[in-house]
Amino acid sequence: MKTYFARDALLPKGWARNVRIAVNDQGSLAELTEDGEGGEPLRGPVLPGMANLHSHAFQRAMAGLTEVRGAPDDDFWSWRELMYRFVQRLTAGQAQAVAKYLYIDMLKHGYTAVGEFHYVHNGSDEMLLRHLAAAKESGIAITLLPSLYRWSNFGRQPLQPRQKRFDSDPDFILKLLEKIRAHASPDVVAGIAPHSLRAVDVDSLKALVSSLPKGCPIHIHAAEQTREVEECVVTLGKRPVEWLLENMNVDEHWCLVHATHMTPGETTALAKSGATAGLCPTTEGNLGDGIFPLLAYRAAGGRYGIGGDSHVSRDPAEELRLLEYAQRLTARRRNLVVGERSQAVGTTLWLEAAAGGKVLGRNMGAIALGARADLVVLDGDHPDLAGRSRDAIANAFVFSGATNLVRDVMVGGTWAVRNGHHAQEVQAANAYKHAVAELLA
Ligand code: NGQ
Ligand code: ZN
Repeated sequence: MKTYFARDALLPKGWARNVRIAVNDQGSLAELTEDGEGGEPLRGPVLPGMANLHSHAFQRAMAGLTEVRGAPDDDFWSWRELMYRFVQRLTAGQAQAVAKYLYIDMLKHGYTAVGEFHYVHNGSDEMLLRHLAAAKESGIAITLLPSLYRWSNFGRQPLQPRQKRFDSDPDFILKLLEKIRAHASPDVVAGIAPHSLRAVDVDSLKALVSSLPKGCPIHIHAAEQTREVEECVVTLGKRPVEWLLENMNVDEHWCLVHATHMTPGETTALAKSGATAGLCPTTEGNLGDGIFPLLAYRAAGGRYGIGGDSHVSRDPAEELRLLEYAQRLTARRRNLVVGERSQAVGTTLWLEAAAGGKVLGRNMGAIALGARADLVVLDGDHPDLAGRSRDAIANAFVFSGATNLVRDVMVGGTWAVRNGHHAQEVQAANAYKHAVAELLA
């Protein structure tokens, strides 16, 4: 048992002062005493660790490479062609180097767990296990989500040559699931990811989901693009979110990634299902997806979390800021994501998105008794936090721009980042540079 002391701590009910925090040998929070004393002082305000619900790690190495007009009507689909071209060349060693560097960067910005939505199978388990190795070396908790990817589009259209590396069927995915479960620990969780209703057929989806162990996380891309919604209506007779809610037992184990294009009815129904919406604001902006109806969804009690997806950002504060800004730009009002617990946007966004981490299949996302000891300690000496207390701390964190205010990060009771640094950051950056230079050569 180890005991810490935080002058300011973000608990589920809001900010508290002088909190004594005990972490047991299993890496869980075993004691929380407000107005307490004693314990090793934390060097700044402490918040719950953030989950990165949605990652395609290899896309980190593409950041900035697709920001050149290549066609008069560049869009999500033309970006996808470039991404396919990029992934053709990726070796297992490069994938591991990219993922490790990425996961370390995420940790340094306050992410303590990642959902790796993995579809670059190349017909074996090697790529998947490379991501597991990268996570273990970095110290981030991982939920590995091997992705079922069978078709190039609705109506069982065969994979295009460039999609062959993703080819998979339910049996293969179940084998991968067993592989991951052999490594299961508090830091390693196994889930599955039917890629999208475009890439799976109804029979395979149902066969896979019905063979899962109880409580297994299920992540799926849904309704990111309007063309996808239209084609879904033509082939399945329903919109993607509508179809999923009517045909699958969508519950709290499901994460619908993006869910951008929903009718008001779908928005309310998804909120009531208990599923989590996996929102990826910087990638959705980068790809021109559209804007998630967050206000209506929250009003109906919907759960959500954030994902880095293509990793044009590795910073949860940036994701949350953009999430709120997209709503402001639409509504032409300010301070929209607030709730009963706080009228401060930064506090509300951090608490709600962190709580969304449960859809990675672990008890995380809150500084609460029994939860994982995933802690983000801000730099209490930083000028951006001068004179700030309680809600003003979280608001400075989320709304001060590009400064990283994170100082120390604990994952399941173990420090992964200390004083802004990770023990392997230099080695990982060098390996990443080498891998990218090879990839782009
Ligand atoms: C992905 N990314 O799986 O990496 C996708 C592109 C697709 C996003 N949807 C591929 N943001 O959706 O077909
Ligand atoms: Zn994705």
